[in-house]
Amino acid sequence: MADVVHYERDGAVGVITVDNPPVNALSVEVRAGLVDALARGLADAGAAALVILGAGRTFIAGADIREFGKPLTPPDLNEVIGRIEASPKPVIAALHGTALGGGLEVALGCHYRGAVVSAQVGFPEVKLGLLPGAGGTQRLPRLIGVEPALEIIVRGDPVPALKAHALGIVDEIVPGDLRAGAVEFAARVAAEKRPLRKIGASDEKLLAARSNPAVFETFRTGIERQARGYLAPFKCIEAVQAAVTLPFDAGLRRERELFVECLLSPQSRAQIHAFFAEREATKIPDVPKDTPVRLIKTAAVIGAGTMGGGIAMNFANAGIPVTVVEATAEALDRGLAVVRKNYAATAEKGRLSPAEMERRTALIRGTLDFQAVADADVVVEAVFEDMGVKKEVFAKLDRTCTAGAILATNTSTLDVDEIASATARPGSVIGTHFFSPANVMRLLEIVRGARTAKETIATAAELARRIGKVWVLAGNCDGFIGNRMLAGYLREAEFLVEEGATPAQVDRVIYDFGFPMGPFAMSDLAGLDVGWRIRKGKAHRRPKDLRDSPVADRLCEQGRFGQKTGAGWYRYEKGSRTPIPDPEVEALVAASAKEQGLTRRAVGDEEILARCLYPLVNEGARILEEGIALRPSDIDVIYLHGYGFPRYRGGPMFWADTLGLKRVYEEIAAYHRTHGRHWQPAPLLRTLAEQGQSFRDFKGTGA
Ligand code: T1G
Repeated sequence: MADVVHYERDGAVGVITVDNPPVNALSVEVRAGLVDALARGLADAGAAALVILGAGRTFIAGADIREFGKPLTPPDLNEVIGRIEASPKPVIAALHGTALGGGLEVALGCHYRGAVVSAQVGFPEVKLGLLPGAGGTQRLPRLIGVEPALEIIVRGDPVPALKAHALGIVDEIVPGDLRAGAVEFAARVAAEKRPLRKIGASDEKLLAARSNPAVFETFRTGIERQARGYLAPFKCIEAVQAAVTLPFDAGLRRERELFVECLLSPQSRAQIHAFFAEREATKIPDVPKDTPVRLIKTAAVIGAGTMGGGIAMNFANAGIPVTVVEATAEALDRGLAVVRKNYAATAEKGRLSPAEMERRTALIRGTLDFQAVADADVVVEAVFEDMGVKKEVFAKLDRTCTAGAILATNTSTLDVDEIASATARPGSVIGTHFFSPANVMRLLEIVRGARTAKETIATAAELARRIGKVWVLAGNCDGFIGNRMLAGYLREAEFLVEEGATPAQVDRVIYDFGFPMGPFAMSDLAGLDVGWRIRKGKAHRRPKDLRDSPVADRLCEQGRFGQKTGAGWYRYEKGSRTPIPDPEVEALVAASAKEQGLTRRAVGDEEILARCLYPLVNEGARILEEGIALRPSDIDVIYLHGYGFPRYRGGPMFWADTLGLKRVYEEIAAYHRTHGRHWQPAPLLRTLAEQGQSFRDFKGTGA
């Protein structure tokens, strides 16, 4: 067994240290090591008490997720925790970093818990489609009460040490050195002969819920919207309910049944895939982790429109001073007013203190003077989506900024190489495609041009991490990854409506699949004019011979841009965002269908789902073949974080794998026969299907 748990005596206290980098996950070696070290501590006559702590940057951060799906090798975590709780000597957990999942469960098996103020505890299992499976759902409610326990278990968010202390999860906040403080605390517990608190043995905190079982229904109703379609949150509630209705041991057994139900669900596999995919996306084969990065102390944004203002907020939120340049005072004032309104809205929700709001607002400096960006370490251009305008801005930036400055474009579709060609520093030019609203959406597509230097990519990646973005590297093509795939999704949705479906039917099918909204509601929210301008733009590079439905353009020609004009694919009552089907749109669609010589028909939900989502998969396969995306899971990360693809389905490529690529390929090939060139199957999809493989077998060709 690897030596991942150590035991040594420190005065009258036995110290058990888990040393399993990077996060002290509870691998089988750690579980066995804990059993051995505990036995040594109990046999050590000189040890009056024991401390368990983690080496490195954190306490135990949970079970080893990589072990899931493999046969469970004893000792089971419940057994390890049961031994700790049954110890005749006091056992103290010393927490730093993140005591999460099984880590917090181990800590709850201890008799007392000490933590440094920077520590966090939590049960993130629900975000993996699971639930705490080693007593967490049975012990936490017994320690802090049912309602606070439900909040922690069902939402899965980390709890800072001070709040954990206030709740009673942490007994002492340890100032200074954790190990010394924990050893002192343990010695004190022993000297004072404090009781060996076995959480599992006490029901006192359950009595309120036992006499008011409605608390569970109330909680269930409270999460219904946010947890729509997910399994685990509701299984978490069932497990906590078992703590109230069953004796402890029976509750543990019920928890295990519910845990296994979640573990075996496709939803958990999808969410564990997403967890690792987000981390895999930060690995760029030809830009290693030790690539030098430039120090970013100050930033600038050109353009204070919706995107520019949101981008500026990202820098201010990370404490990076940012200068925002606009061409006119009116545009600048309008843009900065939107920024202030956004901050005020967050503060009103209690998610930002007034002082913090002032601090962040003060970091954003507006100006009409282009020279103000001269010393910025990074400049993000967020001007009008027009190649000529962008090249003019980049030429000016090239003349104005210091030699080391990075020049980033927020273009959502235009050619990054052509933009770079307007400068003498193509190595320092990169695409940073923020998603709107930029101060809310976590996704960032980092687009490498043909001549973008590795240092520029590494610096952009580090900056993305600093501003809290989930970033994915994309090659340079029309629409990069996300929007390029979206084109087929929107095109087919519009064809389906021409052929006989209604916008509301298509939206319902996509909503029921798990998206927050369907294509037509999304288009009305984003604004139909965005796509309209791109289609009309000189620089867009979509193949000319692929017909699109003319309906969206006709809506725009009538000024129906969506919510912003009170009508688009739907109509909207004044002040309302609720989409209302509009007979005018039906008539427009019918006219377009007539022009195409189409006989409208009833369209089934299954066909709608396939024809909207398969284009994502097919284009995703092309994007992989061309090396625009490094790996299929990168594409999944983009759709999970940028387009609302339901996390419990893992993303378009993972979802296609769950269907089986043979079936997906055959259905796409059939649509190709009936609907023409749009449906040409991607060669990679055909190859994988014919070889009986999945996207997860594809090792990429490098972006
Ligand atoms: N198991 C295996 N590997 C893990 C891991 C885990 N629990 N947590 C992290 N890693 C890997 C990760 O893939 C990455 O690998 C490296 O560690 C650094 O992670 C029985 C059933 C702890 C907050 O869900 O939230 O306990 O990419 O980049 O940003 O009831 O990792 O370097 O090869 O994320 O500093 C519950 C998951 C498990 C916690 C640190 N626990 N981890 O964040 O580093 S289920 C979790 C995190 C469970 C019990 C149940 C974060 C972190 P690589 P990182 P970080």
